[in-house]
Amino acid sequence: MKIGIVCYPTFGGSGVLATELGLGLARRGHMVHFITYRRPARLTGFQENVFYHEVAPFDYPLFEFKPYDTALTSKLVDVVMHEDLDLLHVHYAIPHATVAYLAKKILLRKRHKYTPVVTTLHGTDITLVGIDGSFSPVVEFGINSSDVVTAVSNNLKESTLSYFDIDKEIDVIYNFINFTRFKPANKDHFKKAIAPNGEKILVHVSNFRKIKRVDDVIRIFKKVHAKIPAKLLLIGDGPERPRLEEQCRQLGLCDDTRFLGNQDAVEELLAISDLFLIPSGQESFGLAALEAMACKVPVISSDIGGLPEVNLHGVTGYLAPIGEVEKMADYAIDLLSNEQKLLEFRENAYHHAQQFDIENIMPQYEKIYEKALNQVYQDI
Ligand code: GMT
Repeated sequence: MKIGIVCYPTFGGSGVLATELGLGLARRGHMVHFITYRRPARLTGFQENVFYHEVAPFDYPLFEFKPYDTALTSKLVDVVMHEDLDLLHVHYAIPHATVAYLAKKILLRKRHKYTPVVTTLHGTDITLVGIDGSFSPVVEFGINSSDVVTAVSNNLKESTLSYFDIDKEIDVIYNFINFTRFKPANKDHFKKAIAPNGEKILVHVSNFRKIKRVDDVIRIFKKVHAKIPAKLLLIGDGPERPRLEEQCRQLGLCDDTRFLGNQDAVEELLAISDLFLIPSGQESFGLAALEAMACKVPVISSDIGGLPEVNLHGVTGYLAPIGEVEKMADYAIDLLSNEQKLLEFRENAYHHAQQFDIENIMPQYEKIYEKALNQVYQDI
């Protein structure tokens, strides 16, 4: 198939997932065209049947905000026609679902063949951003006018159905992991450099937005640190970082906390870690937690959104209500001070992560594409 993938190119989960999916589909022989405003973070190196088309809105003094939606629509029309794409798979509803609908209509006016649109909902496009009045009618329209809609967890599907008036079936296809990249690995030399005296390594990966509650990560670490020799790795970057650095200074944790910024080889840091912390205020799935689990790292998380579908309480880690720092810290101390239990949880995390192997999930997307291509065109 010739597939157009539209996504955000940043380090956010939806862009990561879309890129890994495209690369995986290309390995299975599909022609994959990425269409976005910057080369996606994980789209590195050359792959024969992978293409990248950059959207660059024309600038003009009249525009305080360059009309990206219009430029993306025009690019979609151009790429679909000239590369003869079979379908468009858009990740994140805003604005991609509606833009794809508009491109589809323009292509029909140009008497081009019908181009089905598959929309994958990722989370904040529904739960945080999508429900805002400045977007919600358009999000609802975009979802209802897609040919096939998928959500990355059962919880996200339920939230979508409760927030919007949806007349489309929503298929749940879980996020996945590429085990050729994320796997347990012996990086002892690296571990020694970070934790020279055998300290336990706690890790957090995110885009440092308020919703991630990274301040809770630091508060949990403070409590663990008081009981167990430990180091904290904070991977990623975002608006909260200066405030978090200040929090570390005030709590006297600077010597044992490292802010590492965005990292390309996050799997190498996960491979030396003992525990992953993700106390988020919202998480439709928690791809970062799954990546940790694939590297045999158990997870302490909040019990919100899709996290209970990924992290199994008392098996692959522990869950606690949002903001219950004390409880999360107690779970962390319990696990880190019991080698046998930690080993057991590491194995459980790894085995549970295998259910989300890209090799199992990709065929589900291919089935969805068949479904979209067999869809009878209905104008709405
Ligand atoms: O979590 C973020 O801040 C990024 C966001 C995104 O859209 O890029 O992530 C969402 O999509 C990921 C991939 O499907 C999910 O794993 C995350 O749980 C979800 N984030 C939220 O729901 C807050």
